[in-house]
Amino acid sequence: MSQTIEVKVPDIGDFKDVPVIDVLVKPGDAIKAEQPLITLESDKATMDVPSPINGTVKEIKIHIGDKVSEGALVLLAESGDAAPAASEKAPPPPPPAATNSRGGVAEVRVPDIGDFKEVPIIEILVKAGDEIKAEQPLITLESDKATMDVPAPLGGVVGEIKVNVGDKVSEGTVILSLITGDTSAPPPPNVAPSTTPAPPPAQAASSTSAGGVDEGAFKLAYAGPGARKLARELGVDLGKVKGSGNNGRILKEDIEAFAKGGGAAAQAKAPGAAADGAALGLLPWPQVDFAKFGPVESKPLSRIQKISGANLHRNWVMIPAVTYHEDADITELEAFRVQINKEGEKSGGGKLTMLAFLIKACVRALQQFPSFNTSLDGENLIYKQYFHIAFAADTPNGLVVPVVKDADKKGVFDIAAETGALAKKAREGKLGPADMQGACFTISSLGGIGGTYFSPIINAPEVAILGVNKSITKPAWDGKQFAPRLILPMSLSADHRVIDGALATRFNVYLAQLLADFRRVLL
Ligand code: CAO
Repeated sequence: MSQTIEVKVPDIGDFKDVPVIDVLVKPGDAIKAEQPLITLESDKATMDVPSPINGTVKEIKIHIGDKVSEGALVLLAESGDAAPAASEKAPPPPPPAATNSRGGVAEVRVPDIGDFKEVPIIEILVKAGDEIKAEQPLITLESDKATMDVPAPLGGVVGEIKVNVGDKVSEGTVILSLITGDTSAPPPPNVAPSTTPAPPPAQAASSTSAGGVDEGAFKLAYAGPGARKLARELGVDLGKVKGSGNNGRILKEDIEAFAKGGGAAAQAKAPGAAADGAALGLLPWPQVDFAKFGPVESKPLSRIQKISGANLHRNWVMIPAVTYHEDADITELEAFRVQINKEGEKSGGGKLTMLAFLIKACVRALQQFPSFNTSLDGENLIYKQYFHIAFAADTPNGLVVPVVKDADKKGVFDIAAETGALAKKAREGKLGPADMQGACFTISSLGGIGGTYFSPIINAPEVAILGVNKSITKPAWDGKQFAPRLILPMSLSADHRVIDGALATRFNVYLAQLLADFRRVLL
């Protein structure tokens, strides 16, 4: 006869008030004995609470985020067979994965290091693939008071190193993943076993499944069983997903975002990250202890630098770009701009900037050369019938790229006012995502600073970007004599998959003609 069973958190060793990070079943689910019901995660270990019975879930009694200890009520279940004890209380369930003695992929964390916090790593003593023994030093930390080695809590093969020299770590920070053999003792405190059985060491070098999933990386990924199941269902390569959970744990939302494609850009590793070169079959990034050569100070990259760095890195690597240079004679245009601004000063009107004229001229050039207003989409080219122009803005926190929407429908005064407002917002760190989306083409103006020419990086999925530097008066031969002309140096980078050199040069020549005689913009 079936009966209602209270399933409680079993003996979880010294752990208390451990947060629930995943609930793996819902009311009505048929469950089997040993099936994981919830996942708990302390700063030292991740563990599943398994079902003690075969049966059906009636009611869940906890939520994600609740903190539980031994004896906490997890759920009510209807037993499907007479096997469990016929008391109201559930029989003691088997121990959770944290004390499971199977071998597996374990995460080695910084152990209790006393009162030290945020201690810099000065050396990494092992590398991926190394076979290591228990007690072997893994990394060296150096605070202002002491130097200490973190030893391996058990033997195995090093999977992925999760830290870099210079990182600051505290108790609980994940150092590396370790593929352990068949261990007979419970894991020590700084090892969090994953719920996945270990691949034999030979598989530590990743294999790729028929579905294109890197199985080694999938096993090493820091994710619970529910997330793993979802990743399998969606065909997501878990090794490529960046976790947004506690200590980088991969959550179901991360997998869903990745599957939708939204995660892909954000997954790119920060510059200098250990796996960068390996992913491209290149040498690892040099690990240099700069402090050996003189005093140094380590400062974290800003949030903008991390995001833009990852995007620029992808664009630099993935776009076969060529940069074409051209000089535009802006003598008359600059004289016109100065004259209008003088008149404006008297009448209280707005100020015209060279950037605003450039945006207007680029719109006209995009209309004349529509393949510059496109994006690659597999084997198709998407031609845009709108003209949203982005411009690079230098801010104290790094480079951002706000967008002037529908620049074809706006006058030069309006564009100047809008770029001014967007640049101010950028410097104040107040740009929202909508301010930076939808661009067709980008202008990077270093004209207020100086320089002659440079090679701007295309802002994917756009196919071209125009860079300009400081205009300078140069002697130009007019057929009879040298005359002083104000020359604007232009550098156009174009994606060679879409735009060949002849077309790029025609675009540049046309743009220079527009700037030399702005009346042409109206033609
Ligand atoms: N040649 C000569 N002088 C120029 C010029 C040019 N091409 N462009 C601008 N100037 C002058 C302006 O006329 C202005 O002088 P006045 O104050 O006398 O009028 C002065 O330089 C300052 O201009 P500005 O750069 O502050 O303003 P802007 O409208 O030209 O540019 C913005 C705005 C947001 C593009 C700019 O502030 C900026 O951030 N530029 C850097 C972009 C960047 O970092 N690009 C690199 C990206 S890749 O790493």
